This record gives sequence, C-alpha cells and structure tokens, in this order.
Amino acid sequence: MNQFLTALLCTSLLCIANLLPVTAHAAAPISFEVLTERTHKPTLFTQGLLVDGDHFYESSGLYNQSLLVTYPIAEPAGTWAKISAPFTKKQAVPARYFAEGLALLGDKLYLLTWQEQTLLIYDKTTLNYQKSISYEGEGWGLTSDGKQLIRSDGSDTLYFHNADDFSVTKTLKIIDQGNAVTQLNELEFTGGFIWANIWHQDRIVKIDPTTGEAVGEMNLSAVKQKLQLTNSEQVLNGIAWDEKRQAFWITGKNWPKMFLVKLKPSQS
Ligand SMILES: [Ca+2]
Repeated sequence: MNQFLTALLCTSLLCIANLLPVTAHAAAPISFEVLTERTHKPTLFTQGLLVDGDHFYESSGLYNQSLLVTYPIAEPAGTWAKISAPFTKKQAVPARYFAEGLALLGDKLYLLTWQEQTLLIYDKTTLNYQKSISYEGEGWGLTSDGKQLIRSDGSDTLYFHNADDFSVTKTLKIIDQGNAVTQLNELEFTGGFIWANIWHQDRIVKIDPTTGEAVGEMNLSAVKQKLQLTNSEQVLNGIAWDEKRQAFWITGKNWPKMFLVKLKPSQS
C-alpha cells in the first residue's frame, strides 16, 4: 500500500471514528450483592424513598392519587400478611398535586411536586401537613445532605436549597467523563456522595457533590429482569440508605419487590 492510500485509509478511519456515537457513560461499575428482598406495594408509583430508623418513608405520584406513606422495614410472616400489611401511617396529597421526591431533614418531611412548583412540608411523626413553599421549575428527586435539600428536575442539574425558605444556594451540573448526565431522578445522599436514579434506565450513578462528576454507577438490570415487569413505566426509581443494615434499599415504580443491596467492601 502506498503512502497516499495509507494516509487516505487512516483519514477515513478517523472520520468513521468521529461519526461513532460518543460513549453515553463511562463511570466505573460498582459491584454489589443483593442481600435480601421484601414486598413492595405495587400500587405505589414510587417517586421518593428513604429510611429513618426501622421505617421506610415513601412518596407515590400521579394526579388524584398521590400519597405519602410510612411502613416498617421488618415484614410480618406469611405471604398474605406481607401483601396485605397496612401502612403505619398514610397521608393523601391533595388531588391537584403530583407528588415527587421526598427528603427528611430534622423532624420534617419535604415533598416535591412535579409541575406545581410547590414544596409540601409534613411532620415526620404524624405525617400531618405543616406548610408549603413555592419554587421555580420541576420537581423530580429530593434528598438531604443533613444541612440542605438537594433537588433534581430531570435535567443534568442538581439544585441545592436552603431548607428554611427553599431558596437555591447552588447548582451543580452532573458530568460523566465530560458528558452531561441527564434525566436525574430519585436521589439519596450518604457517605459524602449523592446517588441518583436515571429515569428510564437501570442504573444509579454515584456523584461527587463538589465536582458534579459521576464517579461510579450501579447497574440494576439483572435485578429488574427478575421481576418480569410488563409496563415500560415501571422504571427503577427508589434508593434509600439503611444505616442499620449499611446497605441500600432499591425499588421502582409499581414494583412488587424491594431489594437490599450491599456494595462490595472496596466501593462502599
Ligand atoms: Ca431516596
């Protein structure tokens, strides 16, 4: 092959390389094991999930049927008892609101609404409504780093809010090897990192809250496949850190199960 042809071929290959789609994500895979599973009410359209002590707190979305519920992590014995177990407490959200992300800070539960630009605040113990605060933009996921509230809106940006007046104190673009990570959904803050579900994907990314870099990701495809779900909106959406068990509870919208997921030691 002469030099001209070699140069032409190389140039063409470079062109082809440039036309190939950029790798959508490259964050390091995070290894984990599923320690156990439990029932999850399949009627819950999970938008927010967190653990406090021995209880879950969960928000369920959709207009006219949004809910805020709490129920024990420990289940009763027997299949029917598990399926029919009542919530410890349940609070209906007014019909005009589409409930979204949920966070706990102090003795208050903070509940986002999707497009109603209203933050609803509830008492943790009674689930009684306390007050609302308006904000701009959409509400998707919500968590707390112990000082502030952190919100997603389905974009690649996370918003840090003052918990007193919900004013935005900082915004953070989430990137993975230089590429924007969009569709950020349900959130969890633990161990100095933000963990984020990606809407309509089976992965949860681990985010450095200082730089916005996705430093790792969990792929839950195999876990989800075990459920043999039939509706495309039954997406992975729900991650809650269980301090007592030192593991994450994972679920999704209208999933019949929740899974206790333990990270491999080197990655926790
Ligand atoms: Ca969460």
